[in-house]
Amino acid sequence: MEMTERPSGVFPAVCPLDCPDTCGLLLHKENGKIVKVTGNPDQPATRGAICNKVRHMADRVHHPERLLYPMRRSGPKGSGQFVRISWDEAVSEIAEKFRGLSAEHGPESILPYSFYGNMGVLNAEGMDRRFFGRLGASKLAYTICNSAGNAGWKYTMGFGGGSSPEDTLNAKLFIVWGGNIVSTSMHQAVLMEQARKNGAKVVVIDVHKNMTGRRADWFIPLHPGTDTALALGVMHVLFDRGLTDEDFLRRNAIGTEELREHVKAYTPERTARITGVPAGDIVRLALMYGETSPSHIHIGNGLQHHDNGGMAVRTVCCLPALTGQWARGGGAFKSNGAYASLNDEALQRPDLRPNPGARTINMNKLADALLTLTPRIRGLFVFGSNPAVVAPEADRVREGLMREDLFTVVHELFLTDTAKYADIVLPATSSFENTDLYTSYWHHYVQLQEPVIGAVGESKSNFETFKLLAEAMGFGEEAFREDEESVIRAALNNPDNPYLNGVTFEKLREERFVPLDMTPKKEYLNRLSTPSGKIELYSERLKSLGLPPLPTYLPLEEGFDGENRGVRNSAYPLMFVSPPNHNFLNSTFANVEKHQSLEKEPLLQIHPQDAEARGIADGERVEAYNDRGVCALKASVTDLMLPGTVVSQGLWWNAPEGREGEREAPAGRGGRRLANALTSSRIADMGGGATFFSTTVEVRPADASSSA
Ligand SMILES: Nc1nc2c(c(=O)[nH]1)N[C@H]1C(S)=C(S)[C@@H](COP(=O)(O)OP(=O)(O)OC[C@H]3O[C@@H](n4cnc5c(=O)[nH]c(N)nc54)[C@H](O)[C@@H]3O)O[C@H]1N2
Ligand SMILES: Nc1nc2c(c(=O)[nH]1)N[C@H]1C(S)=C(S)[C@@H](COP(=O)(O)OP(=O)(O)OC[C@H]3O[C@@H](n4cnc5c(=O)[nH]c(N)nc54)[C@H](O)[C@@H]3O)O[C@H]1N2
Ligand code: SF4
Ligand SMILES: [Mo]
Repeated sequence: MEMTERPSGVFPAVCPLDCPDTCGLLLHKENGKIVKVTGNPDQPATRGAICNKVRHMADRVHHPERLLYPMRRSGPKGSGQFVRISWDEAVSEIAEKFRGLSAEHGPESILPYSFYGNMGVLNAEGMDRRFFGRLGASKLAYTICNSAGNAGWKYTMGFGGGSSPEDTLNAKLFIVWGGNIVSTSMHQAVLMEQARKNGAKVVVIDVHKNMTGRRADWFIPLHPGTDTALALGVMHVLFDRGLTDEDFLRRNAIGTEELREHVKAYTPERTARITGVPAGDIVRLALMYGETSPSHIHIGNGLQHHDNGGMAVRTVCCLPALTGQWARGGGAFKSNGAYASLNDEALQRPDLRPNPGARTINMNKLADALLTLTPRIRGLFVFGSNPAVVAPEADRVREGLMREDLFTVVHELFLTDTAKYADIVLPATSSFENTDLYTSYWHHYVQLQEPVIGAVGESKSNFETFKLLAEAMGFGEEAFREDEESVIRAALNNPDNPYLNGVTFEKLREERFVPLDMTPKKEYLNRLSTPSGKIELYSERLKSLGLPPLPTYLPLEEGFDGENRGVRNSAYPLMFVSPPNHNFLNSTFANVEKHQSLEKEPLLQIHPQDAEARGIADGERVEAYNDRGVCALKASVTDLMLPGTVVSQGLWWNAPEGREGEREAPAGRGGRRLANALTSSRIADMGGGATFFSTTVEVRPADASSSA
């Protein structure tokens, strides 16, 4: 009997969230409803432990505000007024509109906008890619998360995989660089603690003492966007003191001599001026790194959400090469996604596209795409993402979504801030109602999800929805009639990826989690896919792109370092950093009471010196603002950062959804709590990445705004 047909029991599942850990779950079901979510103790990497967010996932899946049926807008755009319609009506209306737009303006007038609200490959990057490809729609560049850093890693290391989780257990020095793993990758934090029990020192390098920093043996605060300089300063000392592994470098790297010369300019004193890290600490860090083996560097997402983010990751990931860590049981991690890379051609079927040269739109540029791009975007289909909250330049994104001549469809579980702007809203199933395949960008297990509960209301999966739309559009290809099992089989069959050896649908069905075959990793250093086949300390490719071929510190376009402090943006002298919080997953859960009450309200951490200079007291209502917008917050006066940096964690919706007695905050000044009202859509140096944290603001007490 299918799991959906059994009213009660405990069933295996996979966490669908955009989190490296990709936990094995157990869903406890009573009378057809999930009542409890626990960790699956049999999952070898996550071993039964899950985070607080997902322990309350039943509240989200069975939330009273889940969308239950399709709706059509009945009030002004953005008003959130809708009337119920049938799936038949919705699908034929969308198809008719898309056909009309294609005929009149060409299919590139339609833009799909999605991200990994559900990491299942069929629903996140399967049938949708086939559909929009076949339609000939504009392509989306999926750049909002880690693409600058991943590009920086790949220019240096070639292959997009690093240390395995198990390797990190043996580290004697564990560096978390620009990440907050206690909140964002809790199983890696568990391994870090085990390494510490075995004698490791934990060092956290960050712009604020986040939850991970509070557990560090040594927390090193620095100015945002200056990591490249810090890493170069460390290299300076490593070369200077003879702490590099010259034998390893000769065999496995190119550009050592050029780099040795180049880093002479990054003396501890100069590096200290740029980064805000005292020269003595830079020397101490370098000695610690050069003399401790094995060592591990966990490279987070924080340092790469910057104008210079690709270079920052590239530079940090040169460090294990300099000390030969890759041959000593140590190394670094940025993402392990490449070990599990699937057969994308079979999954996404780019061959269905009639116009392979169609334009590509960087998702960080959504505001421009909707407001200034020509030829215009006239149809927008959003799913698995909440761009009104998560995309930069939020005010302009909303202005774009308000366009009367833009036809917007949003496929969602909730009436998010984005869905409120839709012309048609479609209800989406939760991942526990679907069949899907999950890989992890941290551990080495592939997992299968099969439906545990029936679809809530009239909701449909992305997979199913795009099949329906394809049918309505008259796309006759077999690719739109395939079922989930057949697509999973095709995706797993990737002759280019030896790590997938032995991972089959049958095995997944039987065992739920199947390990990758990690034997090829023994050849890691011999299999690097850089042009030279070696670790590229010097990169000809970067040079040909007009970037410095050697790791080089370039100051932020918007921001400051200790050398240039105050030169740029004198009206906005504070750097504003808005990383994830502990209890939301990006903007997911921001509408669920339990998670809201755990996070209470959006805070602005501000240093006592900066608070005093502005007459701001702890607990006071403040506004952070710049030319792009304003964000209302509550001041938390704290010295967790260096002076000059303010931090606000968490991506909050504009206002709590539909809560009794609460109105949506007005779209004008004040009352808004979108961090992204402040952030810029500039593109990072590499990979088309986002630059969320290269943002400057000024802060004032909230009551000052009425006179401003
Ligand atoms: N609880 C929770 N978990 C999550 C998420 C969530 O929203 N909530 N989001 C998920 C997603 S999509 C991702 S991509 C990952 C991200 O998780 P992580 O890789 O941990 O990265 P972030 O949390 O974005 O940022 C980490 C840290 O970078 C710091 N930082 C900012 N600028 C700089 C800088 O210039 N230099 C340095 N050294 N540090 C800097 C921030 O202060 C922050 O503490 O987490 C995933 N897991
Ligand atoms: N200021 C600032 N902005 C940031 C970041 C930051 O640190 N600071 N982090 C950035 C990063 S790293 C990322 S990854 C992005 C994340 O941005 P998003 O990918 O937009 O993440 P979420 O906000 O979680 O929104 C996911 C949405 O997908 C919906 N969803 C879930 N499952 C399904 C499904 O199966 N089908 C459909 N149709 N919908 C589904 C959820 O209900 C949710 O509303 O945000 C970025 N934005
Ligand atoms: S969000 Fe991450 S840590 Fe939490 S259950 Fe999901 S995969 Fe595990
Ligand atoms: Mo992300």
